[in-house]
Amino acid sequence: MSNVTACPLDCYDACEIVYENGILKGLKSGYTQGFLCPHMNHYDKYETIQAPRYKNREISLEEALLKLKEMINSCEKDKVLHYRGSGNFALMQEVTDHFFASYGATLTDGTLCDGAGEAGIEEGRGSNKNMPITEVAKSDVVIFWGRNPHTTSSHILPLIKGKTIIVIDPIKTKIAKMADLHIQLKPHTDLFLAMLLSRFLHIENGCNEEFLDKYASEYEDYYELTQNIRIKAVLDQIDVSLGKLGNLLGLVKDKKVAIVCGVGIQKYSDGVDIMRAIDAFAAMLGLFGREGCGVSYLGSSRANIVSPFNKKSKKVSKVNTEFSDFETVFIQGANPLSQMPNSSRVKESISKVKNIVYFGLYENETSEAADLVIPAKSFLHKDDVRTSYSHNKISFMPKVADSEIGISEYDLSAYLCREFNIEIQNEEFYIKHFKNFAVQKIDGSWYVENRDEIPYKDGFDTDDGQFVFLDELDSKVDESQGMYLITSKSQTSLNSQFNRQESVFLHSSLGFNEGEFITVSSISGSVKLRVKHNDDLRKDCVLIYSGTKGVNNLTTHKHALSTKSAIFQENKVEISR
Ligand SMILES: Nc1nc2c(c(=O)[nH]1)N[C@H]1C(S)=C(S)[C@@H](COP(=O)(O)OP(=O)(O)OC[C@H]3O[C@@H](n4cnc5c(=O)[nH]c(N)nc54)[C@H](O)[C@@H]3O)O[C@H]1N2
Ligand SMILES: Nc1nc2c(c(=O)[nH]1)N[C@H]1C(S)=C(S)[C@@H](COP(=O)(O)OP(=O)(O)OC[C@H]3O[C@@H](n4cnc5c(=O)[nH]c(N)nc54)[C@H](O)[C@@H]3O)O[C@H]1N2
Ligand code: SF4
Ligand SMILES: [Mo]
Repeated sequence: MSNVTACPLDCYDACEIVYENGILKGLKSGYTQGFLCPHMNHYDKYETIQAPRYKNREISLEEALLKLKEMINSCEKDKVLHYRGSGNFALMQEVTDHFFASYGATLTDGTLCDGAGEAGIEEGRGSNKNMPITEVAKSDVVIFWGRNPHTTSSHILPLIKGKTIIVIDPIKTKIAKMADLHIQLKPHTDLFLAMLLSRFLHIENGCNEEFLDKYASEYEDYYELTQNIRIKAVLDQIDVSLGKLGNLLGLVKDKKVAIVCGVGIQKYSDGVDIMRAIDAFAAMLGLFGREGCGVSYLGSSRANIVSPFNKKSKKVSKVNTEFSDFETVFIQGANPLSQMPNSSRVKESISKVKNIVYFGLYENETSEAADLVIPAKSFLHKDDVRTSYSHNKISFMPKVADSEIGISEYDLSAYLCREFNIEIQNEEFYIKHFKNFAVQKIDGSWYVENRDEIPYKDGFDTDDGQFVFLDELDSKVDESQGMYLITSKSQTSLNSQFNRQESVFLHSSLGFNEGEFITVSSISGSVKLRVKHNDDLRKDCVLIYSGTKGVNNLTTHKHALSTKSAIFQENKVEISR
């Protein structure tokens, strides 16, 4: 048995792991550089579900599979919903799609994660080809724009030592404290900052005109659009000084610049336009198609990999799923009762479902609500392959240990396919299929075939190869009543897996005491949480981490404009004793 595998979690880094006698260590070579994060360092300490159960009574795996078959059989095919989350990011998770799609059930589309940003990138460039972290390593200047690398992507840190660091974030994060420049702007104002940066770059003759003439020829029209912004008034509104704008431009001019964006910028209804304005600033600087330059966001981890699974089916959005339209709902690798927006709506809708099945590793709100619970095998106990949304490596994940507990996604799908007369290949066939997309490079590592290290060298993937700038300014600075909700990722949990936070974080000057309970409310609902102080926050912000119980009582299930992506920071909030 090989003892090298990879972390399956939904994370930029996709670390490679050496498994020895129950101990997980980071592979010394490659991006992993010998270290893992708290989740993997303590992986065996988190209690997993040990046995299947039906209506709170423990049953055998055979009984559980029979029950599942019965539940699927008990209603019309179009009353069966398959809802799959991102608890495990490896490629074999999708084998269940194959069964459910072939059977005639409904699957989901849309995203709770990065969809608005991705749509913005696609509108501008015609595709979302990501700048991999190997290229970030070659830059002079790194701008962390709505990304918190110490928490969510720590393996980028060794690669950026000695570089000029700029951070654009309403929170004084750890990277902001180390940065050469931190712009602690008001949340939800990045579109204006990005447009003003483009405008001043143009005024100061800092644009890369050679690049623009060739690949983004509408830039003068875009410059004109930026002139609709009233400089003084908007800078006051977004809480950024003219001096800081100048400082930023001074640091990036004529340098190799990587803009490393996270999901923080796009959790809003106009998230698509926000990302597009940031991309436009990158275009004005001529950052595309050049070594050590570009925008590193969340690429598609599936880019250049053709799925072997049938996925053709009716689909409903993951963001506002009407569970009550279905009679049997199969939930895999997800905790929708915590992680979907507008929890009270989700609760109400899911409570009307006759058969709720939860297929996962850990107990949580969704396993509690389920009629049938089936434990999954962990990544250590099944074969898989994974790719990353931040670099181009492909990692093989052979089974490294045996376990009697649970069932793999493949075995569950193979059982259902057998019972319902649906064709399915053997497991090795699929693993081999995925491995066929891997090529070995001189460093000895395997990479996804044909992914560009430096994308857009010959222009963009739009119809005419030109970058498409925003041509209208639809947004206004949100000056509605209330405080900004920031709901970003916690160091101690991976969304709702592992150690979930239980507090609301506020600036100490707001007059609430550490330890007291307060009510945070929005138009969607409210949550009562214990206060912790954090003076790295702005005074107009309330921070509640992803995975905190009840945080999504506050959020809206509306989609971002023009794409099916969730918008967790759209609702303003009030706080009271
Ligand atoms: N430890 C840990 N790691 C994780 C995860 C986890 O839960 N825990 N989750 C994984 C997943 S699913 C994802 S998608 C990634 C996401 O990882 P990141 O992209 O880093 O996402 P967030 O932590 O949501 O937000 C990043 C930063 O955006 C800032 N921000 C919030 N609002 C705004 C704004 O309006 N403007 C600007 N400029 N900044 C803003 C926040 O203060 C925060 O510092 O992380 C992955 N890695
Ligand atoms: N307030 C707020 N809400 C958010 C976010 C936010 O920042 N703030 N972030 C959003 C984002 S970016 C994301 S990606 C989503 C994530 O939301 P979800 O996809 O629901 O992710 P998790 O909460 O991590 O739950 C994953 C589940 O997968 C199960 N699991 C783990 N490994 C396996 C496996 O190998 N097989 C099976 N069958 N199950 C497994 C675990 O039991 C766990 O319960 O949350 C979104 N919700
Ligand atoms: S940093 Fe990310 S990929 Fe690496 S071990 Fe932690 S969760 Fe897994
Ligand atoms: Mo995510």
